[in-house]
Amino acid sequence: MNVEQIMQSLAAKHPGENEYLQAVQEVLESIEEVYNQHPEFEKAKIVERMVEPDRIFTFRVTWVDDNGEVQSNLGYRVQFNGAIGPYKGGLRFHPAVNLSMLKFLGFEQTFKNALTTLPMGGGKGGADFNPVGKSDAEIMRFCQAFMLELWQHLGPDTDVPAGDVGVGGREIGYMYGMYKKLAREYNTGVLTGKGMTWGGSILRPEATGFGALYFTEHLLATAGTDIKGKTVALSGFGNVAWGAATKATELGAKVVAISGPDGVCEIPDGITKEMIDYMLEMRASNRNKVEDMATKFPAAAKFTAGKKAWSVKCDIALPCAFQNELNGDDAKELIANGTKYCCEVSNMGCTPEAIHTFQTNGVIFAPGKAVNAGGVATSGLEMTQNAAHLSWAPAEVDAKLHFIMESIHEACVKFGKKEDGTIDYVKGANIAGFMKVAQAMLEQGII
Ligand code: 2IT
Repeated sequence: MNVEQIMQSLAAKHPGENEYLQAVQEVLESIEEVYNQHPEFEKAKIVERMVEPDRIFTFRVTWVDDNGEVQSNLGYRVQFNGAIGPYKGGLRFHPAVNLSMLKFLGFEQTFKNALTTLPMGGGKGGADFNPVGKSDAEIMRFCQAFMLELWQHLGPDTDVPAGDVGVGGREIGYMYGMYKKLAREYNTGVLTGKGMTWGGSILRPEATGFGALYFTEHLLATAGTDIKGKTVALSGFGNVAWGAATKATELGAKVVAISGPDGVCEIPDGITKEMIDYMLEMRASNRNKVEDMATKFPAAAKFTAGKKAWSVKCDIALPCAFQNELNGDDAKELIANGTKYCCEVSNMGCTPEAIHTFQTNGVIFAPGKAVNAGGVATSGLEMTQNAAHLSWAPAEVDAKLHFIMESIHEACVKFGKKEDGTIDYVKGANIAGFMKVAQAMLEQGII
């Protein structure tokens, strides 16, 4: 494999799809050496096939807003790779959604899902719909219109979407209701992240954040330390940031900063249970303002407009919001303030420059596809419970999530251990995920 050549041909075929090209380049650079030791991969053109989605659906979503005006959005589903199981991955509702973003997310999802130990292929979808400022009724009408197009491509053994940025339990509910009406299929397994009374798995809402902290615990233990008393800065206040703040606090760390698109809230004494609960209200309000935390808790939280969480002194940085939210300059600022660990909880939350800066300055960095895989893994557990028509108790789901995160960490160590004994988590995660998908593709022939 010649990474440069493959990237050139991809860039020519898909001009301007920068996030997608960034995600592919990172993986190819990591796996190049291992790939070249397997002539059978080269012969079957595994990489050339793996970097292109199996198929993509694009559709118009038309709906009527509260003023009676007709609105039109673009909807997508990218079925990226089905080699190891049904397509599985979230739906993102965000004004910046386009094919490049969903192809990068679907590509990442393929390797992430492979890491979970469960049989799930990679997919991703969404729409350029902006939930900010929308009423509940508008959200419902949009979700219904979106599902009117998507439902035919889904099925519990075909393609199983879930939430992502802008899509939480409420949106999954509206989409699932419409799916049932159209498909006349009352199986519960066609979406995950469902409510607890209609087939949802206990712990799914918390799972991405909880899993990320279980991974962080293993990473810290491997580095000879633990999480107790460590300070944490995290970005976002959505579902993922909420789960991460909850578990970090429970494990004895101090969350000293959360941020939003408007700025950062510094919380010198650490976030409290009340404040963590308030994150949920902030998300549900669709205001998208972190300043609300400081307005509600003026004694504990100080808001600064225009600053990121990475400007706050911390031991551990946890990007929990959006791709490329932590750049090279942010990484330098963190390092100057003494940060030693960065666990990426968002998908591709750090730019290549940030990762390089971390890795060359002794900061231990772990990539999203390993750190945040607890979310989709628990979706996989939800599918299992749905298929068996039962539901497990919290302790059972939590034990399985623990086991999965430990397995993912072990896989990263196995494939990412360097000669000096330190771990390259990027390489470890990419090689471990790649080897599984590549092997599956090879054994299933040229299709
Ligand atoms: O990025 C992700 O892994 C998710 N948004 C969760 C996907 C899922 O199917 O639970």
